[in-house]
Amino acid sequence: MIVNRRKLLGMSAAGAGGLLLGGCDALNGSPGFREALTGAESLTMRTQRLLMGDALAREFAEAEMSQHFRINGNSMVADSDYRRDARTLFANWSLQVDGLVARSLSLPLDALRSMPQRTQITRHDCVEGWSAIGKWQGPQLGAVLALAGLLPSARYVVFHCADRFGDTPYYESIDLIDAFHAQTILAWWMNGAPLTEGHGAPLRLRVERQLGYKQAKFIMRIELRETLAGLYDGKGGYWEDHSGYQWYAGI
Ligand SMILES: Nc1nc2c(c(=O)[nH]1)N[C@H]1C(S)=C(S)[C@@H](COP(=O)(O)O)O[C@H]1N2
Ligand SMILES: [Mo]
Repeated sequence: MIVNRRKLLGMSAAGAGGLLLGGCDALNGSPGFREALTGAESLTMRTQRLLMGDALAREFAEAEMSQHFRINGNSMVADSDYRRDARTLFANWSLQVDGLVARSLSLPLDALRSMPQRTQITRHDCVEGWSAIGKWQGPQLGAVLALAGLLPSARYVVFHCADRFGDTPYYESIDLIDAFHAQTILAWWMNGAPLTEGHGAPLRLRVERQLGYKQAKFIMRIELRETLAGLYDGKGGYWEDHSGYQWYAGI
């Protein structure tokens, strides 16, 4: 279902908004959650969630897909394990899922490909001012997290990537509301083929209601955490820690 703004307002008038906000409050109620966001960022996040609830980001028709989808940030990975796995098209690679989970997982690409798949044509918006519409496919992140089973203390999903800026690997994080959103997928396929290295092979995040820098490429490990404190500089992502980009990058 594609929900436009008018439909959304109708839904909140009918009371759905209040219910959804209640759900958000329950998920976000951990001590320090609101304090972790700046005032303006917190307002953006709460406003979007009040208006959007669990509504979908806009999806597009095949004919609207961009002819060229720019590659941004790191386009290659130097790491030697990654280079070895790339040579066999990641046939021997596995995604690690660990941290605050009932069962740590090691999921080969075949396992991710044989789970129920979601395909979506969406617009990627980079904070630097360009956009591109592409078609993505992969299992929902929520289904992968359900396989692992979250412990009650789990609040954040962290993506550890294979590429580096200098000595520091790229990393990103989202909360459980976005993690369990229907369009949040672990994409291994784009525009009709497995991901190229430039677009994040073997696996990248699509979290469609947020900006480009949240769409972590080259994901090696997913870690469930209670807090972002203690993860590098504590702001939840490489650019959040290094350039002051907001953690909640709502579009
Ligand atoms: N691992 C990793 N993920 C990343 C980046 C990166 O440099 N490394 N760049 C981010 C930024 S700023 C954008 S706009 C998108 C670009 O994705 P694309 O190269 O598929 O267009 O990836 C995001 N995810
Ligand atoms: Mo970006």
